[in-house]
Amino acid sequence: MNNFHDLHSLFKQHQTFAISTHVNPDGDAIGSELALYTYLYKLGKTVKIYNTDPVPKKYQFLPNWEKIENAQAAKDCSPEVLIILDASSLDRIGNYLKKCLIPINAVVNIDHHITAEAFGDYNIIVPTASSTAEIIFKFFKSGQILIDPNTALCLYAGLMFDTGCFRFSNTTPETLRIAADLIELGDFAPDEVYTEVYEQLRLGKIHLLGQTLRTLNLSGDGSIAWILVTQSMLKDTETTLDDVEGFVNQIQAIAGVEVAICACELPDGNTKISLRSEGKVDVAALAAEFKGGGHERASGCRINHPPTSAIKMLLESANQRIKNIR
Ligand SMILES: [Mn+2]
Repeated sequence: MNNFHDLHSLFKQHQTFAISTHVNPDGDAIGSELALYTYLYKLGKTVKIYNTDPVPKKYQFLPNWEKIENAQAAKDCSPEVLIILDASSLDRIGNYLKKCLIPINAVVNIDHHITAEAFGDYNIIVPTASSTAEIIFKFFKSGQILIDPNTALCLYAGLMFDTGCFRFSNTTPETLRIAADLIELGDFAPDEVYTEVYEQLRLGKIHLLGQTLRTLNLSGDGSIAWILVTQSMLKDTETTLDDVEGFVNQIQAIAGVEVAICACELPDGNTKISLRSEGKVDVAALAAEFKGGGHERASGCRINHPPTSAIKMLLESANQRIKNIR
């Protein structure tokens, strides 16, 4: 494991950088990318950001979001240093980027997932940090680097997203102190950031939520809840997989539920799974059984089966895990 000092010298010694993050990038992934981008750019470095999936609309208020390029643009890019943010394994950046984005000198891996693999030449893995944005903030502080208002906004968005607006168990006094610092350093109102990210919903998403909640099922003892989203529901409501974000939290809120599962049918017929835990069952371990990853209380995986059989497979393991805690 490396420290911030190693990273400061690495950045000083090189001139060309590429940054990437996991597929379906969230507020932490994008906020962290943009914060680091601005920092390196201001140092006079050549910096590129390549993501497999586009920036969701709700993050298109973040300064410089349009600098994020798609995977194809990385075709002839060979940076001296490749920085991977918020991805628990190199596979998470997507097949194409993994194949073509090969740095000349070093891979830097900065992450806070408990399942994080040390795949980099430099690894800064801090599972106690609320978010990758929190690690980046500390990295800046360690080098007495001035955080400009744009960067403060990007980091704040990362913290806010990964802590579920400062209500998940990863919210520590330190997280809140950093958030307070970022509000002071920035030029934004926290309620406006919330509105940008959570209150610009399209009507279709609410209709999709309605259809999805009709599929709600509970295990006999009420400890596991699951919902199902099919391709035909997405078509019917003119929504995409992005719109499913947050649904699993709705059913997690049911009294007595320990594990919540949201199963989404992918265009190829396979299933994308999101998992939430009330705290007793480690859903990072549950996801890892299916080659997924994440945090103890929030994780995900892809299962190469249709949703109904994917749920069956998950229920078996989830039931066993619930038995083990009783
Ligand atoms: Mn994160």
